[in-house]
Amino acid sequence: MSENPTGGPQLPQERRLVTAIPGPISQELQQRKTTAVARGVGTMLPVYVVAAGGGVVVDADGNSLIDLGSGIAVTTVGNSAPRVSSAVAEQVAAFTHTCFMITPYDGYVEVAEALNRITPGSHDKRSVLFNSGAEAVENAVKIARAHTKRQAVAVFDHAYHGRTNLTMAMTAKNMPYKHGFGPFAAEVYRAPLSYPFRDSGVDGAEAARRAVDVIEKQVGAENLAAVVIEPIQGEGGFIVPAQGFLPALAEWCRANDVVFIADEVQTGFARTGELFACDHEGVVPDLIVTAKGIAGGLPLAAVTGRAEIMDAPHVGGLGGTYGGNPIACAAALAVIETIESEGLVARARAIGKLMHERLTAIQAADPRIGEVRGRGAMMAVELVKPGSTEPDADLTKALAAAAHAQGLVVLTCGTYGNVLRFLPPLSIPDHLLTEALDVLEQIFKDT
Ligand code: PLZ
Repeated sequence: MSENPTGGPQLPQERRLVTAIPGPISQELQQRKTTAVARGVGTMLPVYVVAAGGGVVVDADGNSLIDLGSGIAVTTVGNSAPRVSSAVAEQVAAFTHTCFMITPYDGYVEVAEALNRITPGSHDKRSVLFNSGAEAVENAVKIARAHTKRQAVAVFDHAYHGRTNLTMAMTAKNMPYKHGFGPFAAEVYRAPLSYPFRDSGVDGAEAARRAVDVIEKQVGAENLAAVVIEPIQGEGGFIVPAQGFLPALAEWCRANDVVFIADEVQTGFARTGELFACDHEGVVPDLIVTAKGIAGGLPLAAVTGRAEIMDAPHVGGLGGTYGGNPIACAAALAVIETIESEGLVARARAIGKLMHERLTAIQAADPRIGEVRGRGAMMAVELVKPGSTEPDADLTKALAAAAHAQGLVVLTCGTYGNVLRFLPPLSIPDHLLTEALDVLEQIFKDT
């Protein structure tokens, strides 16, 4: 088939629409969903998937859509990437679960060793594995509290850290994540972010001073266990902070014995054109939280960090029945091998260059695109009323709906719901990416 070495099932790498989107079979399944699945779980683009790989998602009606979402930045190496599929099959045949806390296995240790090797910084590290991003963020906070013997946690405007009780408190946006679900966990404080499009003129150092000022005056460094930040915000709007912001925050944390935690759940594993987004500015976090892209779609998450911090909790203080499940660990090792042997960090950069060039050209002809931003295969456009920074969520919805109807899996995000984001799998062939951008260009003209 394809120019696509990371494979997936041998699916034709094409956009093919044979019914309206969603088609009749998907519509029928969606009807069943309504009566069987709790309403709280939304479905953004209800085409029911039967296969996916390379750069396409194939639905039950036979439509083949171009994947610009990767299941929210998860299938970075591709869906059913060959190494992942065979590693998983082999592990399933050997054993599926023993619980690492009861009778351990080497896959868990190997994943920990790999994470200790590839995450930023060459210091002595330890890792611990969990099932989801939110669970890992919670545990990073537990570890920081155990180490510092302090309780407060600082997070940022527009942050997204998950849907569990503590991570809801850490997440900024009320609707849909928090509304009606309080009371929320205590000792979580919010600081202003660097958001270049919306604070023009404020450079990274100044934005960091602004955040530190809030933290020092409203919390007090001596009460603060951790600063938790996404190096590029995901759900909050693909906000890349001004250069110097992250290094200055990390520096302040070091000077005040505050644990600096990078939430790289969405940005990790080659997504941004570096293995981790912190690498773009040489920032070395004390703890790094990973999930999503770590295991090609199997549920796995991790906290990795300085040995002396990671080892603060007592024996038995960390764990969980499924954390570091052997199948997920086998997948993770195959993902890391795929990234390294197929040069996927460079591939993410090439994808980013192509997307940025094309989106910037679309922007030049369309004043509703306030900004094109992102890094690597994590790119977005922020949509506004022309000549202003006033968010245009309705336009964003209309563009996303048009893209879906044309067979593109695109996602939206942003505190104001006005960001269209692109997260293609790194296994997408160039011709599909180019076609997706052609379609987008036309959609911007027509909408
Ligand atoms: N931290 C930075 O992006 C998950 C959530 C989608 P889980 N983002 C997608 C939704 O509507 O639930 C995320 C993230 C960052 C933490 C998380 C949480 O990861 O694996 O979803 O728990």
